[in-house]
Amino acid sequence: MSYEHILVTEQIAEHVALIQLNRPKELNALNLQLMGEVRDALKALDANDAVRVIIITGNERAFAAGADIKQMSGKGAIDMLKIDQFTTWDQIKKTKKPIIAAVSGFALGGGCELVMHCDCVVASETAQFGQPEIKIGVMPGAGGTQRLPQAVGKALAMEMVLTGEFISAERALQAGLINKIVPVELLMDETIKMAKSMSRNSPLALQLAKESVLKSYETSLSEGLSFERKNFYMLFATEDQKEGMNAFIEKRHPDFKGS
Ligand code: DAK
Repeated sequence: MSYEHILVTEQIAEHVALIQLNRPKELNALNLQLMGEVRDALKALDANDAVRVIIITGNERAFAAGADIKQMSGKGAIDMLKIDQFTTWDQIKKTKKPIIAAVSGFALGGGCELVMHCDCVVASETAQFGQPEIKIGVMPGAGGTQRLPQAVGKALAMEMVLTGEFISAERALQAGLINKIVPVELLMDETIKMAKSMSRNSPLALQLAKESVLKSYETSLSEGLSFERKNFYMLFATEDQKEGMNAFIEKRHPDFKGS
């Protein structure tokens, strides 16, 4: 597939794919075309057996400075309804493989929400996170008011959503929005290192484990535990479970096939 606003590398490392947002002049503002391309690329990589983990990144100045304000400014409520961006974002949310965001610079509005659609976040010291929609007369629309409090707690989420001010990588780490902070020049190396540490594991276990953790945000504890149990049992139907346990007993590295 060819894309205009993103760059896709299917094997940036073994079993690891990379999607790079690529509208640098606009600080990777997420216009509808770019978001459609991200959705299509994720769908294709999800279906590609050679890929086990996906990284999404931007550039040094910006991961993404939010939805494209110039594209949105003239729209009315019915235009927004008809455009139905939620279908695109919902599809992104359905990605089965782990996604790691590698963030440098601005991750704002929809950019911060895209980060929160990812499963882990590696940030450079220059990363800044924010939900500044309030400053342009609106509010977060792609899950920010729901996922941000889950990630950082009510107090900080309220502060970010109501003031529109950005937080530093350091504050984001303290609050639990991101996994780690690394020097800018090491951002991709460190993110790939984390991706490889995931991709060495069974792809089926990765998928079901991700699905189970995400379930915890949408259900009661007892339903979540029951969901977890079913996924746990299901993994005993895989060859990878036999391979993983035999490899441990035989003191060798497992060779997972995703079957
Ligand atoms: N949209 C369009 N263009 C943008 C942009 C954006 N979000 N952010 C930056 N740009 C453009 C600037 O207009 C400028 O373009 P030129 O003037 O050079 O043509 C260029 O990028 C460089 O930006 P600046 O000159 O402003 O650079 P500075 O370093 O001075 O400032 C900044 C950087 C990030 C602080 C500033 O650009 C800024 O405040 N940007 C806007 C941030 C923002 O308000 N983001 C939230 C947008 S609203 C939904 C899904 C998602 C959303 C809503 C609904 N559904 C599923 C329904 C999301 C909404 C949003 O994200």
